[in-house]
Amino acid sequence: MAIRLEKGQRINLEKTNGSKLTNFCVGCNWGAITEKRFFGLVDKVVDVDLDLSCLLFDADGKVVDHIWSPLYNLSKANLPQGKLDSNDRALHHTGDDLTGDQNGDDGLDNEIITVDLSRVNNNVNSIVFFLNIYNNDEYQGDFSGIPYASIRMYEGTATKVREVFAQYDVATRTDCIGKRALVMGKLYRHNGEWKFAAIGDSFEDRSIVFTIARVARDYSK
Ligand SMILES: [Ca+2]
Ligand SMILES: [Ca+2]
Repeated sequence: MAIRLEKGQRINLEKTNGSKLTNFCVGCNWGAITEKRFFGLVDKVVDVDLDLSCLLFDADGKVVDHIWSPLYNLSKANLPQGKLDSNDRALHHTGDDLTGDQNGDDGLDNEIITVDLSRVNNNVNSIVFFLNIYNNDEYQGDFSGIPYASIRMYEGTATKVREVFAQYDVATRTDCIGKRALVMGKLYRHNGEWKFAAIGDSFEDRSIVFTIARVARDYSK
């Protein structure tokens, strides 16, 4: 049974059979919006672009690495170019999905960061995952306007979900109404073992720049 994550919850990465979760996916599944137009006769699909990202910190809370979409050029904010791999290659992002599911829920995650904890560089002490709604002309709404959006940790691949370890629903949460960014949670080392803390804090951030700054400032330790 997958854990339904609640805000503030801390969990061990231990599976029901006692083994440790080491290779897994952190993924987000969401759908485009279908609007009825012309008295319900015509369906208009509104693309929704969510972006899954993460920041990696050392034990002092200093940012040592990042993953966000390479389509972001944030040089004006003095932020590095987006990239899909962590420097140690322990984490890999499957790529920026700009639309969401077009034909209803396909049960697969649209953006995934694969994690191999055994390869994470020794100087990385925590990894904070966050989600933004990309601000474009297509969709200017908040999480509650999206038909479904959930984040989960699971074992498997981008195209095959073997076992879901933990899940967090975004679109149905009342505290995500009016919000466009979510600090999902963090993996962190504690006494030599990796653990996960569900954060679940949502914000109105209209740009990922605000969320990156926020995560670097408030969630580094
Ligand atoms: Ca995206
Ligand atoms: Ca999907």
